[in-house]
Amino acid sequence: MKMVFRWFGEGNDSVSLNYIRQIPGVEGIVWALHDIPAGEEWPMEKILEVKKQADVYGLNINVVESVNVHEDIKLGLPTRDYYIENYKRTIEKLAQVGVKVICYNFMPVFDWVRTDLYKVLKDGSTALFYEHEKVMNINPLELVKMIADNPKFTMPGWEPERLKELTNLFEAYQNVTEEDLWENLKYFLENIIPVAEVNGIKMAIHPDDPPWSIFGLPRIITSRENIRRFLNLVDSQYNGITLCSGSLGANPKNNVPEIIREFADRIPFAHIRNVKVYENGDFIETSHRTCDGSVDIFEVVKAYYECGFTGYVRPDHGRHIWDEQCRPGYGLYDRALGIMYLWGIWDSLERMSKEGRL
Ligand code: DNO
Repeated sequence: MKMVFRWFGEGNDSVSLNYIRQIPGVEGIVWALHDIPAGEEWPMEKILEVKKQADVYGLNINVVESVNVHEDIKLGLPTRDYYIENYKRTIEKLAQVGVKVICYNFMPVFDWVRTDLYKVLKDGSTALFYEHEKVMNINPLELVKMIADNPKFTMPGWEPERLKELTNLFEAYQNVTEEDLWENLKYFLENIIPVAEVNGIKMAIHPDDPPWSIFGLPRIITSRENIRRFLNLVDSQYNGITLCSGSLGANPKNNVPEIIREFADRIPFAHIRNVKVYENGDFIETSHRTCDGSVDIFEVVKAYYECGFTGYVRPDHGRHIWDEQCRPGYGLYDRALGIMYLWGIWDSLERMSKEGRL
């Protein structure tokens, strides 16, 4: 496995490239142009700027997360072709600077959803938390109104400046079913994957987080069956997944090690993190260690190891520990500890295998 680390860019991340290169075994950054709105073509000068910054520290820029998909593509609107063309141009430019994997997602309106970004754990650290009942009881349009009246009451993705857009988007999605979303995803892939193939870039869709429908919006990259269906939409090595153990692991029915074993040759990029799931459907992000959460991270790493995995891996969200001030989930300390845990498992497996003890 090739270890990489997410970096949000100069001035946009509390963790410096200099610190990142000091984490054992990290070869590159996972990056994006976060200030370019979804749907716009990425400017070459800005891409080259990131490359130059990473070069100084000997870090590669082989993995991009994410080139976001414009909502019109997910909605299947006639304007989608324009945004798909932009997407293709971005793929071509990224190939020119050596990018190998592009992560993206196909979740309507929201990316990951949590109800608390700083839930206090027993040890005094804080972590991202999802309260199932709270989310299920939300009527999105009522919530939009509530936030407008009381800007203090908010959740990630529901920023007051996004409210008008949110109202329009909820209306636009009102009649979009899961099957429609599958159709729109297929259309997107049929256009994008041939370009990715020619340019040697593996497209890697991120599972939905959480892996079920929320706020009445359809979500489809949620389970083993649906991943299988996704990979068959366009059966190419360049149409792959970002296997995120935490996103899929929020549903205890998803057996993550088994999913890895089934789709190993279509996983160019892995996100590894743990999550503790409660009986009522709530979940909290824990340390990466197996015994701290509900996902068997040892079995996850073992599955990759036994499949001869050579793709990219990054630790995923960490807790906020040692008073670190950082982006929610993206501090240095807990993610670096996570990396050492992953290496610990990987190196032990490798050693035992070499010595014929596995
Ligand atoms: C959360 C991440 C996601 C991920 C996107 C991929 O921290 O795992 O935001 O980057 O869903 O497009």
